[in-house]
Amino acid sequence: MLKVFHTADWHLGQSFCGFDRDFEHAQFLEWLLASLESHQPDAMIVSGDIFDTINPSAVSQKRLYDFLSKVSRVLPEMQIVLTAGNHDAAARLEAPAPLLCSMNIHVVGTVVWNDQNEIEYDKFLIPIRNKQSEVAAIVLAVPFLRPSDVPYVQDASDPYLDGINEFYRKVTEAALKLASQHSPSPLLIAMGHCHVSGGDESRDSERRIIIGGSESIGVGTFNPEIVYVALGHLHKNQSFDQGRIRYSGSPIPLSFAESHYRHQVIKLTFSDNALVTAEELLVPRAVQLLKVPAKSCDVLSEVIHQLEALSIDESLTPEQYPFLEVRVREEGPDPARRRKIEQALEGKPLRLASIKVETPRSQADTDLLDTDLDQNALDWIQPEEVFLGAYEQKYESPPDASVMKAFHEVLQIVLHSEGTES
Ligand SMILES: [Mn+2]
Repeated sequence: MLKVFHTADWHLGQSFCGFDRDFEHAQFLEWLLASLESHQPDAMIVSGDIFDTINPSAVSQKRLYDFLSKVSRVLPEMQIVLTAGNHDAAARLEAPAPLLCSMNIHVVGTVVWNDQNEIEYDKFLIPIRNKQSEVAAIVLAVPFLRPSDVPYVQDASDPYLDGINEFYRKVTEAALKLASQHSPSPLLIAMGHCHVSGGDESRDSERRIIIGGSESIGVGTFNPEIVYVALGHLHKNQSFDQGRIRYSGSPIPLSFAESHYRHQVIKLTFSDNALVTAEELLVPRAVQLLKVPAKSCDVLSEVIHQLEALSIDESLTPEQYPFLEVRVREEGPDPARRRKIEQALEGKPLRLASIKVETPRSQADTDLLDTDLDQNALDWIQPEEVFLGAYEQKYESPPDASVMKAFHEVLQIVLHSEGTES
């Protein structure tokens, strides 16, 4: 019997339309600590995006290390595996690994190549012990893989995707070899921070890994010998292959588009080398995300009416004030729009995070344009869309395949040089 917690996409240090989320993260970690204490798992795995940015604030770093130190005091035998996601600075996250290792905490961020220009796959193998101190599982702690992290595959149809497949093939091979040295044979649990095709995405907070569509891997990437695949990257909890492959989802909503998700941590139970149960432990919502109107949008006068009628619990402390997104249907330019909204909200225990204005142009695809407040809107616009629009405007025809290929090459270089922010 082996019990494992699976979570991902914490995004510590996230700034939400300019507001701090530290209170919510503190509440989540307090809840998580209490849940670990009551369920007593043998291990916890966190599949990437520990932090929201490559340069996390001192407060958010302290938040993580404070939590880890509490966990190791309360559950000294429990093993923790943390991997880097596309939002993390892989090498920086990994820097305290030697110190954390002595506390049963393993951090894997980077891919190391040896002198023979080969990847050392043993680095990604973390043996997990059960209560009887037997090696009951081997975790394949694969972090987010950048194009430069994957092995070269000859005659690849897509060097990056084929490289990821080859990486998992090789790391699984190494894990099976290690497993064969133990008796009884431990089960394999793989981690990943990637986009599995067919997954439900939230465009505004996950950030696409590779622009241009060829970024998602198939279920077949994961060898059937792997009993469970613990994924991060998509913030909505979802599973594939009869629950063998699963995104735990993020513990808090990272954008208004994610406010209706069920935020949870997965408690897995394995027995006789099989997954027996995957229990969803719901994370209590510390701060509400409100949308007015709740669905779609409305003309300003109607929205103002609804805002004035809002009744919010007056006993909330400022850090518990709900975040509000106001959604207005465009009726022509209105320089006073923002002021009218703020007036309607005066004295209410709320935090106005975003005003979205839906124009007739954007209505068709329900895309909302921002006004003056929400910087998130910029992240919605994909470089490819901008490029296609600009190209068509100039040449009055869409670009051909060779131009698109050149565009994606340049884009990769630019995104790569920006580091993990992309
Ligand atoms: Mn994420």
